[in-house]
Amino acid sequence: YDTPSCADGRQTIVHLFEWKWTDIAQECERFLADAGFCAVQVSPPMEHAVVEENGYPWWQRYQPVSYKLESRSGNRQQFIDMVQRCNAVGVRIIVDAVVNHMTGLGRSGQGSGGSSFNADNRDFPGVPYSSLDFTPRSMCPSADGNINNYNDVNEVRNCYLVGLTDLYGAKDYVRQMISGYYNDLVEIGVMGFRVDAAKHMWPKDLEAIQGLTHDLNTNAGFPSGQRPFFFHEVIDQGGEPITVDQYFSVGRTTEFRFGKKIAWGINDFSQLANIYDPGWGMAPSDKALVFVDNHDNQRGHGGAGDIITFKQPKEYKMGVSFSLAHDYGFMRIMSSYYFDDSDQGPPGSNNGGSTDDVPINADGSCGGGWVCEHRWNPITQMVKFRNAVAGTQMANWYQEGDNVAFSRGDKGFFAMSKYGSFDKTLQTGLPAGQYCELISHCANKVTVNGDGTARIIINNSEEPIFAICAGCDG
Ligand code: QV4
Ligand code: CA
Repeated sequence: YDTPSCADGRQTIVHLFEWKWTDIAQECERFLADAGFCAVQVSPPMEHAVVEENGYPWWQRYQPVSYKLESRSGNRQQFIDMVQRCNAVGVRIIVDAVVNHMTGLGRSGQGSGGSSFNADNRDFPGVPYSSLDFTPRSMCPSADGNINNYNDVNEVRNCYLVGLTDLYGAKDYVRQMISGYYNDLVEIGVMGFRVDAAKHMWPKDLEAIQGLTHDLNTNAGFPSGQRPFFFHEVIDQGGEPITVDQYFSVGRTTEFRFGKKIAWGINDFSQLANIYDPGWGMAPSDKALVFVDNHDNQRGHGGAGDIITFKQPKEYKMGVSFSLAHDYGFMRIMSSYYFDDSDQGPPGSNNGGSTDDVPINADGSCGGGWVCEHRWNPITQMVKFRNAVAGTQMANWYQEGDNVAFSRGDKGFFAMSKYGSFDKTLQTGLPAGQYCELISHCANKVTVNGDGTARIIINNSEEPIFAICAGCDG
Protein backbone atom coordinates (compact mmCIF):
# COMPACT_ATOMS: atom_id res chain seq x y z
CA TYR A 1 0.00 0.00 0.00
CA ASP A 2 3.07 2.26 0.31
CA THR A 3 3.94 2.54 -3.35
CA PRO A 4 1.99 4.89 -5.59
CA SER A 5 1.45 3.55 -9.10
CA CYS A 6 2.79 6.63 -10.85
CA ALA A 7 3.33 6.66 -14.60
CA ASP A 8 6.96 6.98 -15.79
CA GLY A 9 8.51 7.13 -12.31
CA ARG A 10 6.83 10.43 -11.42
CA GLN A 11 7.41 11.55 -7.86
CA THR A 12 5.00 14.27 -6.73
CA ILE A 13 1.29 14.72 -6.13
CA VAL A 14 -0.67 17.98 -5.92
CA HIS A 15 -3.75 18.70 -3.80
CA LEU A 16 -6.12 20.74 -5.98
CA PHE A 17 -8.12 21.81 -2.95
CA GLU A 18 -11.83 22.42 -3.74
CA TRP A 19 -11.30 22.37 -7.52
CA LYS A 20 -14.19 21.14 -9.65
CA TRP A 21 -13.81 17.89 -11.59
CA THR A 22 -14.15 19.72 -14.92
CA ASP A 23 -11.21 21.99 -14.05
CA ILE A 24 -9.05 19.13 -12.78
CA ALA A 25 -9.59 17.23 -16.04
CA GLN A 26 -8.38 20.27 -17.97
CA GLU A 27 -5.45 20.85 -15.61
CA CYS A 28 -4.26 17.25 -16.14
CA GLU A 29 -4.33 17.77 -19.90
CA ARG A 30 -3.02 21.31 -20.17
CA PHE A 31 -0.41 21.35 -17.37
CA LEU A 32 0.14 18.45 -14.98
CA ALA A 33 1.03 15.78 -17.55
CA ASP A 34 3.84 17.78 -19.15
CA ALA A 35 5.01 19.12 -15.81
CA GLY A 36 5.57 15.52 -14.66
CA PHE A 37 3.10 15.24 -11.77
CA CYS A 38 2.16 11.74 -10.65
CA ALA A 39 -1.32 12.44 -9.32
CA VAL A 40 -3.92 14.85 -8.03
CA GLN A 41 -5.41 14.58 -4.53
CA VAL A 42 -9.01 15.70 -4.97
CA SER A 43 -11.42 17.07 -2.37
CA PRO A 44 -13.82 14.48 -0.89
CA PRO A 45 -16.05 13.38 -3.79
CA MET A 46 -18.92 11.88 -1.73
CA GLU A 47 -22.23 13.57 -0.95
CA HIS A 48 -21.77 16.03 1.93
CA ALA A 49 -23.72 18.34 4.22
CA VAL A 50 -24.60 21.78 2.88
CA VAL A 51 -23.80 24.28 5.63
CA GLU A 52 -25.54 27.47 4.56
CA GLU A 53 -25.31 29.15 7.99
CA ASN A 54 -21.50 29.28 7.78
CA GLY A 55 -21.51 30.49 4.17
CA TYR A 56 -20.90 27.05 2.61
CA PRO A 57 -17.47 26.57 4.20
CA TRP A 58 -14.79 24.27 2.78
CA TRP A 59 -15.24 22.00 5.80
CA GLN A 60 -18.80 21.02 4.88
CA ARG A 61 -17.11 18.51 2.57
CA TYR A 62 -15.75 16.64 5.60
CA GLN A 63 -19.32 15.83 6.72
CA PRO A 64 -20.50 12.85 4.64
CA VAL A 65 -24.20 12.22 3.96
CA SER A 66 -23.74 9.25 1.58
CA TYR A 67 -21.13 7.71 -0.74
CA LYS A 68 -22.87 8.96 -3.88
CA LEU A 69 -20.39 10.91 -6.01
CA GLU A 70 -22.42 14.12 -5.88
CA SER A 71 -20.47 16.99 -4.31
CA ARG A 72 -19.73 20.67 -4.74
CA SER A 73 -16.92 19.66 -7.12
CA GLY A 74 -19.30 17.95 -9.51
CA ASN A 75 -21.46 14.93 -10.19
CA ARG A 76 -20.67 11.27 -10.84
CA GLN A 77 -20.46 11.63 -14.60
CA GLN A 78 -18.05 14.55 -14.27
CA PHE A 79 -15.95 12.59 -11.77
CA ILE A 80 -15.70 9.62 -14.14
CA ASP A 81 -14.80 11.91 -17.04
CA MET A 82 -12.04 13.52 -14.94
CA VAL A 83 -10.51 10.18 -13.92
CA GLN A 84 -10.53 8.91 -17.49
CA ARG A 85 -9.05 12.06 -18.97
CA CYS A 86 -6.34 12.33 -16.32
CA ASN A 87 -5.43 8.65 -16.60
CA ALA A 88 -5.24 9.03 -20.38
CA VAL A 89 -2.39 11.56 -19.98
CA GLY A 90 -0.65 9.58 -17.21
CA VAL A 91 -1.89 11.63 -14.23
CA ARG A 92 -3.56 9.60 -11.48
CA ILE A 93 -6.35 10.51 -9.05
CA ILE A 94 -6.15 10.11 -5.25
CA VAL A 95 -9.41 10.43 -3.31
CA ASP A 96 -9.70 12.10 0.10
CA ALA A 97 -11.72 9.39 1.88
CA VAL A 98 -13.81 10.58 4.84
CA VAL A 99 -14.82 7.31 6.45
CA ASN A 100 -14.35 7.78 10.20
CA HIS A 101 -17.67 9.56 10.55
CA MET A 102 -20.77 11.02 8.95
CA THR A 103 -22.12 14.56 9.56
CA GLY A 104 -22.09 16.42 12.86
CA LEU A 105 -24.81 16.10 15.48
CA GLY A 106 -27.61 18.61 15.09
CA ARG A 107 -27.59 18.41 11.31
CA SER A 108 -30.46 17.08 9.19
CA GLY A 109 -32.17 17.72 5.87
CA GLN A 110 -30.70 16.99 2.47
CA GLY A 111 -27.12 16.50 1.35
CA SER A 112 -25.40 17.87 -1.74
CA GLY A 113 -26.82 14.97 -3.78
CA GLY A 114 -30.38 15.27 -2.48
CA SER A 115 -30.26 12.36 -0.01
CA SER A 116 -32.14 12.96 3.22
CA PHE A 117 -30.42 12.43 6.58
CA ASN A 118 -30.79 13.07 10.28
CA ALA A 119 -27.56 12.96 12.29
CA ASP A 120 -29.23 13.01 15.72
CA ASN A 121 -31.10 9.80 14.74
CA ARG A 122 -27.95 8.41 13.08
CA ASP A 123 -30.08 7.98 9.98
CA PHE A 124 -28.34 8.13 6.59
CA PRO A 125 -30.64 6.33 4.11
CA GLY A 126 -28.38 7.27 1.18
CA VAL A 127 -25.80 4.67 2.27
CA PRO A 128 -27.82 3.29 4.15
CA TYR A 129 -26.57 3.60 7.74
CA SER A 130 -28.78 3.43 10.84
CA SER A 131 -28.14 3.89 14.55
CA LEU A 132 -26.73 0.34 14.67
CA ASP A 133 -23.75 1.40 12.55
CA PHE A 134 -22.27 4.02 14.89
CA THR A 135 -19.81 3.44 17.71
CA PRO A 136 -21.81 2.45 20.82
CA ARG A 137 -21.85 5.20 23.46
CA SER A 138 -20.65 2.67 26.04
CA MET A 139 -17.33 2.36 24.20
CA CYS A 140 -16.55 6.06 24.48
CA PRO A 141 -15.07 6.95 27.87
CA SER A 142 -15.55 10.72 27.71
CA ALA A 143 -18.29 12.48 29.68
CA ASP A 144 -19.84 14.36 26.75
CA GLY A 145 -19.24 11.76 24.03
CA ASN A 146 -16.69 13.97 22.26
CA ILE A 147 -12.92 13.64 22.05
CA ASN A 148 -11.34 15.87 24.67
CA ASN A 149 -8.40 13.86 25.97
CA TYR A 150 -5.91 12.88 23.27
CA ASN A 151 -3.98 10.81 25.80
CA ASP A 152 -6.73 8.20 25.92
CA VAL A 153 -6.60 5.97 22.83
CA ASN A 154 -10.15 4.68 23.35
CA GLU A 155 -11.44 8.21 23.54
CA VAL A 156 -9.62 9.33 20.38
CA ARG A 157 -10.92 6.39 18.36
CA ASN A 158 -14.37 5.67 19.85
CA CYS A 159 -15.69 9.13 20.72
CA TYR A 160 -16.96 11.85 18.38
CA LEU A 161 -14.45 14.18 16.70
CA VAL A 162 -15.99 17.68 17.08
CA GLY A 163 -19.50 16.16 17.23
CA LEU A 164 -19.12 14.15 14.01
CA THR A 165 -21.19 10.92 14.22
CA ASP A 166 -18.57 8.19 14.57
CA LEU A 167 -18.88 5.06 12.43
CA TYR A 168 -18.40 1.67 14.11
CA GLY A 169 -15.52 0.33 12.05
CA ALA A 170 -15.46 -2.99 13.89
CA LYS A 171 -18.78 -3.91 12.30
CA ASP A 172 -18.78 -6.03 9.13
CA TYR A 173 -21.58 -4.04 7.57
CA VAL A 174 -19.73 -0.74 8.04
CA ARG A 175 -16.56 -2.27 6.58
CA GLN A 176 -18.58 -3.45 3.59
CA MET A 177 -20.10 -0.03 2.97
CA ILE A 178 -16.70 1.71 3.15
CA SER A 179 -14.94 -0.85 0.95
CA GLY A 180 -17.92 -0.69 -1.40
CA TYR A 181 -17.25 3.03 -1.76
CA TYR A 182 -13.53 2.34 -2.35
CA ASN A 183 -14.31 -0.36 -4.91
CA ASP A 184 -16.63 1.93 -6.82
CA LEU A 185 -13.77 4.45 -7.06
CA VAL A 186 -11.15 1.80 -7.94
CA GLU A 187 -13.46 0.51 -10.66
CA ILE A 188 -13.71 4.07 -12.05
CA GLY A 189 -9.89 4.15 -12.13
CA VAL A 190 -8.56 6.02 -9.09
CA MET A 191 -5.05 5.16 -7.86
CA GLY A 192 -5.33 5.63 -4.12
CA PHE A 193 -6.72 7.19 -0.99
CA ARG A 194 -5.87 9.74 1.66
CA VAL A 195 -7.68 8.35 4.69
CA ASP A 196 -9.07 11.34 6.59
CA ALA A 197 -8.97 11.24 10.39
CA ALA A 198 -7.22 7.84 10.38
CA LYS A 199 -5.90 8.67 13.84
CA HIS A 200 -9.51 8.29 14.97
CA MET A 201 -9.85 4.81 13.45
CA TRP A 202 -8.43 1.50 14.69
CA PRO A 203 -5.63 0.17 12.47
CA LYS A 204 -7.23 -3.30 12.53
CA ASP A 205 -10.45 -1.83 11.09
CA LEU A 206 -8.49 -0.08 8.34
CA GLU A 207 -6.76 -3.37 7.59
CA ALA A 208 -10.08 -5.20 7.30
CA ILE A 209 -11.50 -2.53 4.97
CA GLN A 210 -8.37 -2.73 2.78
CA GLY A 211 -8.72 -6.50 2.69
CA LEU A 212 -12.13 -6.03 1.04
CA THR A 213 -10.78 -3.50 -1.44
CA HIS A 214 -9.98 -4.61 -4.99
CA ASP A 215 -6.71 -4.30 -6.90
CA LEU A 216 -6.38 -1.28 -9.19
CA ASN A 217 -8.30 -1.46 -12.44
CA THR A 218 -6.16 -2.80 -15.30
CA ASN A 219 -8.56 -1.20 -17.80
CA ALA A 220 -7.48 2.17 -16.37
CA GLY A 221 -3.86 1.40 -17.26
CA PHE A 222 -2.61 -0.10 -13.97
CA PRO A 223 -0.50 -3.27 -13.93
CA SER A 224 -2.38 -6.35 -12.77
CA GLY A 225 -2.22 -7.24 -9.10
CA GLN A 226 -1.41 -3.66 -8.08
CA ARG A 227 -2.79 -2.54 -4.70
CA PRO A 228 -4.24 0.95 -4.21
CA PHE A 229 -1.91 3.53 -2.61
CA PHE A 230 -3.00 4.44 0.93
CA PHE A 231 -1.80 7.23 3.17
CA HIS A 232 -3.30 7.94 6.54
CA GLU A 233 -3.93 11.29 8.14
CA VAL A 234 -2.37 10.85 11.56
CA ILE A 235 -1.26 14.07 13.23
CA ASP A 236 1.63 12.91 15.40
CA GLN A 237 3.96 15.56 16.75
CA GLY A 238 5.14 13.40 19.61
CA GLY A 239 3.76 13.35 23.13
CA GLU A 240 0.58 11.34 22.47
CA PRO A 241 -0.05 7.57 22.63
CA ILE A 242 -1.18 7.38 18.99
CA THR A 243 1.91 7.37 16.78
CA VAL A 244 2.48 7.06 13.07
CA ASP A 245 4.22 3.69 13.31
CA GLN A 246 0.95 2.08 14.44
CA TYR A 247 -0.24 2.61 10.85
CA PHE A 248 2.80 1.40 8.88
CA SER A 249 1.20 -1.98 8.14
CA VAL A 250 -1.63 -0.25 6.26
CA GLY A 251 0.38 2.23 4.19
CA ARG A 252 2.06 5.60 4.56
CA THR A 253 1.28 8.27 7.11
CA THR A 254 1.17 12.04 6.88
CA GLU A 255 4.36 13.42 8.49
CA PHE A 256 3.33 16.73 10.05
CA ARG A 257 6.74 17.25 11.70
CA PHE A 258 8.29 17.70 8.25
CA GLY A 259 6.37 20.96 7.59
CA LYS A 260 7.41 22.35 10.96
CA LYS A 261 11.05 21.50 10.35
CA ILE A 262 10.90 23.21 6.96
CA ALA A 263 9.41 26.35 8.54
CA TRP A 264 12.13 26.39 11.21
CA GLY A 265 14.83 25.69 8.63
CA ILE A 266 13.75 28.48 6.28
CA ASN A 267 13.88 30.82 9.26
CA ASP A 268 17.35 29.57 10.22
CA PHE A 269 19.23 27.61 7.54
CA SER A 270 21.41 25.85 10.10
CA GLN A 271 18.27 23.89 11.02
CA LEU A 272 17.88 22.53 7.49
CA ALA A 273 20.32 19.71 8.25
CA ASN A 274 18.81 16.43 9.45
CA ILE A 275 15.25 17.21 8.36
CA TYR A 276 14.44 13.55 8.98
CA ASP A 277 14.68 13.15 12.73
CA PRO A 278 14.05 9.53 13.76
CA GLY A 279 14.67 10.55 17.37
CA TRP A 280 11.46 12.57 17.22
CA GLY A 281 9.54 9.54 15.95
CA MET A 282 9.31 10.73 12.35
CA ALA A 283 8.28 8.06 9.85
CA PRO A 284 11.09 6.53 7.77
CA SER A 285 11.28 7.91 4.24
CA ASP A 286 9.40 5.04 2.62
CA LYS A 287 6.47 5.48 5.06
CA ALA A 288 6.22 9.27 5.05
CA LEU A 289 3.87 11.45 3.01
CA VAL A 290 5.39 14.94 3.28
CA PHE A 291 4.15 18.48 2.64
CA VAL A 292 5.11 22.01 3.64
CA ASP A 293 1.51 22.93 4.51
CA ASN A 294 -1.94 21.40 4.03
CA HIS A 295 -5.55 22.60 3.78
CA ASP A 296 -5.94 22.49 7.58
CA ASN A 297 -2.74 23.94 8.96
CA GLN A 298 -2.60 26.77 6.39
CA ARG A 299 -5.78 28.16 8.03
CA GLY A 300 -5.32 27.34 11.71
CA HIS A 301 -7.05 23.92 11.74
CA GLY A 302 -5.37 20.54 12.55
CA GLY A 303 -1.62 20.71 13.10
CA ALA A 304 -1.35 24.50 12.74
CA GLY A 305 1.47 26.68 14.12
CA ASP A 306 5.00 27.17 12.72
CA ILE A 307 3.94 26.58 9.13
CA ILE A 308 4.79 28.56 6.01
CA THR A 309 2.18 29.05 3.27
CA PHE A 310 1.55 30.95 0.03
CA LYS A 311 1.01 34.03 2.19
CA GLN A 312 4.82 34.32 2.45
CA PRO A 313 5.64 33.68 -1.21
CA LYS A 314 9.42 33.93 -1.07
CA GLU A 315 9.79 31.74 2.03
CA TYR A 316 7.24 29.32 0.64
CA LYS A 317 9.07 28.95 -2.69
CA MET A 318 12.28 28.23 -0.77
CA GLY A 319 10.60 25.75 1.57
CA VAL A 320 8.88 23.78 -1.19
CA SER A 321 11.94 23.85 -3.44
CA PHE A 322 14.19 22.55 -0.67
CA SER A 323 11.63 19.82 0.09
CA LEU A 324 11.47 18.75 -3.53
CA ALA A 325 15.26 18.65 -3.74
CA HIS A 326 15.45 16.52 -0.57
CA ASP A 327 15.25 12.72 -0.63
CA TYR A 328 12.86 12.29 2.31
CA GLY A 329 9.32 10.98 1.86
CA PHE A 330 6.74 11.07 -0.90
CA MET A 331 5.87 14.70 -1.59
CA ARG A 332 2.55 16.49 -1.89
CA ILE A 333 2.26 20.08 -3.13
CA MET A 334 -0.60 22.23 -1.78
CA SER A 335 -2.63 24.24 -4.29
CA SER A 336 -4.87 26.77 -2.54
CA TYR A 337 -7.32 29.60 -3.00
CA TYR A 338 -6.92 33.03 -1.35
CA PHE A 339 -8.92 33.51 1.87
CA ASP A 340 -9.34 36.00 4.70
CA ASP A 341 -11.65 33.94 6.86
CA SER A 342 -10.69 30.43 7.93
CA ASP A 343 -14.20 29.10 7.16
CA GLN A 344 -14.33 30.64 3.69
CA GLY A 345 -15.13 28.26 0.85
CA PRO A 346 -13.58 28.36 -2.62
CA PRO A 347 -14.09 31.25 -5.07
CA GLY A 348 -17.79 31.39 -5.92
CA SER A 349 -19.00 29.68 -2.74
CA ASN A 350 -20.61 32.91 -1.48
CA ASN A 351 -22.81 32.59 -4.52
CA GLY A 352 -25.17 29.91 -3.19
CA GLY A 353 -22.36 27.50 -2.36
CA SER A 354 -21.14 26.76 -5.86
CA THR A 355 -17.55 26.92 -7.16
CA ASP A 356 -16.06 29.10 -9.88
CA ASP A 357 -13.97 27.82 -12.75
CA VAL A 358 -10.17 28.28 -12.56
CA PRO A 359 -9.15 30.84 -15.19
CA ILE A 360 -5.58 30.67 -16.51
CA ASN A 361 -3.82 33.97 -17.26
CA ALA A 362 -1.62 34.55 -20.29
CA ASP A 363 1.52 34.19 -18.14
CA GLY A 364 0.41 30.76 -16.90
CA SER A 365 -0.68 31.89 -13.43
CA CYS A 366 -4.23 31.36 -12.15
CA GLY A 367 -6.83 34.09 -11.71
CA GLY A 368 -10.22 34.23 -10.09
CA GLY A 369 -8.93 33.89 -6.52
CA TRP A 370 -7.03 30.64 -7.07
CA VAL A 371 -3.39 30.61 -5.91
CA CYS A 372 -2.09 27.63 -7.92
CA GLU A 373 1.19 27.25 -6.05
CA HIS A 374 1.91 24.25 -8.29
CA ARG A 375 2.26 26.71 -11.18
CA TRP A 376 4.74 28.96 -9.35
CA ASN A 377 7.97 28.84 -11.35
CA PRO A 378 10.42 27.32 -8.83
CA ILE A 379 7.85 24.78 -7.64
CA THR A 380 7.03 23.59 -11.17
CA GLN A 381 10.72 23.38 -12.03
CA MET A 382 11.66 21.50 -8.87
CA VAL A 383 8.99 18.87 -9.58
CA LYS A 384 11.05 18.08 -12.71
CA PHE A 385 14.23 17.99 -10.62
CA ARG A 386 12.70 15.50 -8.18
CA ASN A 387 11.73 13.20 -11.07
CA ALA A 388 15.23 13.43 -12.53
CA VAL A 389 17.06 12.56 -9.29
CA ALA A 390 14.67 9.88 -7.99
CA GLY A 391 16.42 7.04 -6.20
CA THR A 392 19.66 8.91 -5.48
CA GLN A 393 21.08 9.82 -2.08
CA MET A 394 21.91 13.26 -0.77
CA ALA A 395 25.63 14.12 -0.59
CA ASN A 396 28.05 17.06 -0.57
CA TRP A 397 26.02 18.91 2.07
CA TYR A 398 27.08 22.54 2.40
CA GLN A 399 25.61 25.14 4.72
CA GLU A 400 27.11 28.41 5.74
CA GLY A 401 24.93 31.18 7.17
CA ASP A 402 21.96 31.69 4.94
CA ASN A 403 23.24 29.53 2.11
CA VAL A 404 22.68 25.83 1.62
CA ALA A 405 23.52 23.31 -1.10
CA PHE A 406 23.68 19.56 -1.68
CA SER A 407 23.87 17.01 -4.47
CA ARG A 408 21.66 14.06 -5.33
CA GLY A 409 23.95 11.23 -6.35
CA ASP A 410 25.44 11.97 -9.78
CA LYS A 411 22.09 13.20 -11.06
CA GLY A 412 21.46 16.64 -9.58
CA PHE A 413 22.68 19.55 -7.52
CA PHE A 414 20.61 22.11 -5.58
CA ALA A 415 21.50 25.40 -3.89
CA MET A 416 19.58 28.16 -2.15
CA SER A 417 20.62 31.55 -0.76
CA LYS A 418 18.17 33.33 1.51
CA TYR A 419 19.09 36.86 0.46
CA GLY A 420 19.57 36.02 -3.18
CA SER A 421 23.26 36.60 -3.70
CA PHE A 422 25.75 33.79 -3.76
CA ASP A 423 28.92 33.07 -5.68
CA LYS A 424 31.07 30.12 -4.72
CA THR A 425 32.69 27.06 -6.25
CA LEU A 426 31.25 23.87 -4.79
CA GLN A 427 31.42 20.13 -5.38
CA THR A 428 28.30 19.11 -7.35
CA GLY A 429 28.87 15.35 -7.61
CA LEU A 430 27.94 15.61 -11.31
CA PRO A 431 29.81 14.43 -14.39
CA ALA A 432 31.67 17.17 -16.25
CA GLY A 433 29.68 19.13 -18.80
CA GLN A 434 27.33 22.01 -19.51
CA TYR A 435 24.08 22.14 -17.57
CA CYS A 436 20.94 24.26 -17.80
CA GLU A 437 19.93 25.93 -14.56
CA LEU A 438 16.27 25.02 -14.08
CA ILE A 439 14.79 27.98 -12.15
CA SER A 440 16.06 30.41 -14.82
CA HIS A 441 14.87 28.10 -17.63
CA CYS A 442 18.42 27.80 -18.91
CA ALA A 443 19.11 31.54 -18.97
CA ASN A 444 21.97 30.53 -16.67
CA LYS A 445 24.25 27.89 -18.11
CA VAL A 446 26.54 26.10 -15.71
CA THR A 447 29.83 24.36 -16.36
CA VAL A 448 30.75 21.38 -14.21
CA ASN A 449 34.50 20.79 -14.26
CA GLY A 450 36.28 17.47 -14.59
CA ASP A 451 36.62 17.20 -10.79
CA GLY A 452 32.86 17.75 -10.28
CA THR A 453 33.17 21.31 -9.02
CA ALA A 454 31.24 24.23 -10.46
CA ARG A 455 30.92 27.92 -9.82
CA ILE A 456 27.43 28.40 -8.36
CA ILE A 457 25.95 31.86 -8.80
CA ILE A 458 22.60 32.96 -7.37
CA ASN A 459 21.46 36.48 -8.09
CA ASN A 460 17.70 36.68 -7.61
CA SER A 461 16.07 38.09 -4.48
CA GLU A 462 12.57 36.68 -5.10
CA GLU A 463 13.46 33.18 -6.27
CA PRO A 464 16.94 32.63 -4.77
CA ILE A 465 17.09 29.01 -5.84
CA PHE A 466 19.47 27.08 -8.09
CA ALA A 467 19.09 23.60 -9.54
CA ILE A 468 20.81 21.57 -12.24
CA CYS A 469 20.28 17.95 -13.16
CA ALA A 470 21.47 15.41 -15.68
CA GLY A 471 19.20 15.36 -18.70
CA CYS A 472 17.28 18.47 -17.63
CA ASP A 473 17.08 21.03 -20.39
CA GLY A 474 15.35 23.78 -18.44
C1 QV4 B 1 -19.26 21.98 16.44
C2 QV4 B 1 -18.58 22.27 17.77
C3 QV4 B 1 -18.40 20.96 18.55
C4 QV4 B 1 -19.76 20.33 18.75
C5 QV4 B 1 -20.45 20.11 17.41
C6 QV4 B 1 -21.86 19.62 17.69
O1 QV4 B 1 -17.30 22.87 17.55
O2 QV4 B 1 -17.80 21.21 19.81
O3 QV4 B 1 -19.60 19.07 19.36
O4 QV4 B 1 -20.50 21.31 16.61
O5 QV4 B 1 -22.59 19.39 16.58
C7 QV4 B 1 -16.85 21.57 11.73
C8 QV4 B 1 -16.81 22.81 12.59
C9 QV4 B 1 -16.96 22.43 14.08
C10 QV4 B 1 -18.27 21.63 14.25
C11 QV4 B 1 -18.16 20.39 13.37
C12 QV4 B 1 -19.38 19.51 13.47
O6 QV4 B 1 -15.60 23.52 12.40
O7 QV4 B 1 -17.01 23.60 14.86
O8 QV4 B 1 -18.37 21.20 15.62
O9 QV4 B 1 -17.99 20.81 11.99
O10 QV4 B 1 -20.49 20.10 12.85
C13 QV4 B 1 -12.70 19.77 9.04
C14 QV4 B 1 -12.51 21.03 9.88
C15 QV4 B 1 -13.36 21.01 11.11
C16 QV4 B 1 -14.81 20.72 10.73
C17 QV4 B 1 -14.84 19.35 10.07
C18 QV4 B 1 -16.23 18.86 9.69
O11 QV4 B 1 -11.15 21.16 10.24
O12 QV4 B 1 -13.32 22.29 11.74
O13 QV4 B 1 -15.66 20.77 11.88
O14 QV4 B 1 -14.06 19.44 8.86
O15 QV4 B 1 -16.86 19.77 8.86
C19 QV4 B 1 -7.74 16.79 14.49
C20 QV4 B 1 -7.90 15.43 13.85
C21 QV4 B 1 -7.68 15.46 12.35
C22 QV4 B 1 -8.45 16.59 11.68
C23 QV4 B 1 -8.10 17.90 12.38
C24 QV4 B 1 -8.85 19.08 11.81
O16 QV4 B 1 -7.04 14.49 14.43
O17 QV4 B 1 -8.09 14.22 11.82
O18 QV4 B 1 -8.41 17.80 13.77
N1 QV4 B 1 -8.20 16.66 10.24
C25 QV4 B 1 -9.12 16.03 9.25
C26 QV4 B 1 -9.30 16.89 8.03
C27 QV4 B 1 -10.10 18.11 8.40
C28 QV4 B 1 -11.50 17.69 8.82
C29 QV4 B 1 -11.54 16.42 9.55
C30 QV4 B 1 -10.43 15.66 9.79
C31 QV4 B 1 -12.86 15.88 9.85
O19 QV4 B 1 -8.08 17.18 7.43
O20 QV4 B 1 -10.15 19.03 7.34
O21 QV4 B 1 -12.05 18.71 9.69
O22 QV4 B 1 -13.27 15.14 8.70
O23 QV4 B 1 -6.37 17.14 14.58
CA1 CA C 1 -13.65 6.73 15.26
